[in-house]
Amino acid sequence: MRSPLPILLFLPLAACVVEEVPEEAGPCVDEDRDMDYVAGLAVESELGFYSAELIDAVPAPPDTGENTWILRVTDGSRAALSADGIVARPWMPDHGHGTNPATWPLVDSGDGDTLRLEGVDLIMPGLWRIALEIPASAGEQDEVRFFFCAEG
Ligand SMILES: [Cu+2]
Repeated sequence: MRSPLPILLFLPLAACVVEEVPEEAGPCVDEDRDMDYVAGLAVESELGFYSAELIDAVPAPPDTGENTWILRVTDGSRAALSADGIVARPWMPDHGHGTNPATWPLVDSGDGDTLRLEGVDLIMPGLWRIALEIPASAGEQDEVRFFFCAEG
């Protein structure tokens, strides 16, 4: 006859495995409002006048500390905009604060096509909305919103 002892010994171990907490828990584990970063991520503007393509980001994906992005912003006829007057405004929607300075100017990369956002300092982990504010002088006032969760 078989002894039930091995089964009894196994039960506490099974319970322990089920309740195990993931080791890499962080501010972004349960975040579902953020975008999955890929090089070339394209986002339409809020009013639909423009599209912005995030060609490259350092670090990738975006994180706390200094972030540098290469972007292409295009209008409805797919013509690339110059950086003139476009700023990035980072904001933490859950905390009600942005960065210091509040806005970061885009600059032309020099290739006539792409724009550069240099050293944007995301000061803490969590969800960030990074809005590219396009002025009326570009044709229409509109903004493109990127959402990324900084792991820290
Ligand atoms: Cu915050």
